[in-house]
Amino acid sequence: MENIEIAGRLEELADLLEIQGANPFRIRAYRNAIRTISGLTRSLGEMVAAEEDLTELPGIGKDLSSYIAELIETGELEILSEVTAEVPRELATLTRLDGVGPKKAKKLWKELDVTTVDALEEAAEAGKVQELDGFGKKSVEKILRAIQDFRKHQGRFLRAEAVQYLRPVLEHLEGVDAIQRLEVAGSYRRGKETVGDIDLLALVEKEGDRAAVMEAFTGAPGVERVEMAGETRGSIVLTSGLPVDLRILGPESYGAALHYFTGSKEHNVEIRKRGQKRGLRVSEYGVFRVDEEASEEGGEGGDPQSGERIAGKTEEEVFGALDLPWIAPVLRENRGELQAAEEGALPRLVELDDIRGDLHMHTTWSDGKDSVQAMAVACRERGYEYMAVTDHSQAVTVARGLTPERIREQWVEIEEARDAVEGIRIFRGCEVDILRDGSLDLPDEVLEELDIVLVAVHSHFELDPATMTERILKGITHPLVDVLVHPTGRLLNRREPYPVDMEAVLQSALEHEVAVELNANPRRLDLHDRHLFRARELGVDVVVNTDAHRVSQLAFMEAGLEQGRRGWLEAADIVNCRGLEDFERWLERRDP
Ligand code: DGT
Ligand code: CA
Ligand code: CA
Repeated sequence: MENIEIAGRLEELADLLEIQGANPFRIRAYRNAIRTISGLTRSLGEMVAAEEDLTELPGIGKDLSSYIAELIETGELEILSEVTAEVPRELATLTRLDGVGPKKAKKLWKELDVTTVDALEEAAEAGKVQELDGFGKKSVEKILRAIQDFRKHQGRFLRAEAVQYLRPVLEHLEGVDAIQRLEVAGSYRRGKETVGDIDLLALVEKEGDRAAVMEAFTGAPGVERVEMAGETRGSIVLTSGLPVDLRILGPESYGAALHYFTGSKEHNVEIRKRGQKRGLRVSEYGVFRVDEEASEEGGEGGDPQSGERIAGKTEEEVFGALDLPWIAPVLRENRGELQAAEEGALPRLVELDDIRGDLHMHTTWSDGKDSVQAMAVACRERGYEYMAVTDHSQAVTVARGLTPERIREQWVEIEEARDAVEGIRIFRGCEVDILRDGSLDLPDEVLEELDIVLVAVHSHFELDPATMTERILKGITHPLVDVLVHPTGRLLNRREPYPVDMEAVLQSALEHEVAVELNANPRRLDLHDRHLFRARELGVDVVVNTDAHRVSQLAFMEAGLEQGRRGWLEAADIVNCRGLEDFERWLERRDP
């Protein structure tokens, strides 16, 4: 069992215990442990196998250590079965809805006998929910919106989670000698932030080996059920619910299949059209010169492999047959990549090494878990030349946002960190809340003394699009603002973007020389790829930040860059790819 699944099971346990009314300290301890597990870089399974003492990990006591061992050894958790005998298990799903915590879930269950999302929707629409204590009309509206979001995302997996669910399957198949090449195609290979399923391709040269490969696939660790297992195609569903397809291919068509199953569908359509203009038929089997007679007889429904095969072994061959250079999978979304390829104008996509600093992170001064100094040391270890400490401002009370007084106190600590940690420039920043009316949450005299000012919306997501847009425009046109962070507020699979006219925001950002953030947190990845593409087209500055709330989250940067590449970003488009001096000039860009 992977760490992420262990964390998931413990989270379910904590949610259900909380609904049951267990001791809050115990629940808090579980939640701390879940965070520890989520941040681990090593596999708990390996640690247990090596008989390591898990109680040495922060936040993991005797109880939790034995639960983890039980999950790894049996795949089950007895205490969870005990709790679910009393509290309906579906209630844990209800608490995932924005606006429904364990307290509300319990009330819904006890007073309305509501335990599922469908039943909740029905009860809300029938007006029963708003009559309950603690649920006003507003909160019912919010719940109904959350249900819609939930439905929309059902069945899609965060990329970052899918990576972890998939890992044991890949490791297992990498040990199979009959497979010469193994690749993940589909939306996963295109770097999409969520994936519907996983499309695996295996190159198997000997036809006689196929059955054994299929058997290895269906026997992979973590398989919940086998949907099909044919000669060249199999489908499994993992215990996490993630569906995985495998296609077994020979060398002649491997590249063509890799291209086809990488998609996107829209890209494939354009490729096929381009082939047709050249008298070629492009398919998952290869690129074939259309045989006039055969196609007249058989039409489109004819033998997909008729005609002379002119490409198929590699993707380069397939693109080459269409007079194109190879196009990176992240660009294959039909956003003009064929034309750019033809003109030799494909972007030189940004890489991790291009990043010179991280400009958005939290510390123990607000809702972060590590000190300024610890963050600075970690940023330096990542090879950065600079960083900005950007805790929340006062309006964000749930995150213990800073008042002007506390910000000034923080500067003392930043000064100490500057002395203690050499080799990295630490900028004084703040993530300043854009209030409901568009004004900023800190007075100008504080903003003036900050090196960098980030602004963001953290409340009143319910505003109508025009009001929300006006609010954000007012926020970013304040003359001391540098970056608009997480511009749409989306939380993947949880909260839709708030309604905002992004074109207007980008135009205004351009005019006022404000940068927009690509937030690298795998749950946010906001700005989205198509907005990044637009920002680049307009020439709006982009900043890629992790918004780290602890040292380990500084590693989110790579996930952000994957999204950036989907938006065609080059290092030159990204402010924090500039060297220190150049970046400092950028900070002073509007000074008279
Ligand atoms: P997902 O799984 O929803 O995140 O998205 P994809 O892109 O991985 O889609 P999937 O798994 O349905 O199919 C994998 C690729 O196979 C897809 O990106 C393109 C190709 N493909 C599938 N169905 C069609 C189709 O009907 N026409 C074309 N041209 N390509 C297709
Ligand atoms: Ca897929
Ligand atoms: Ca698929």
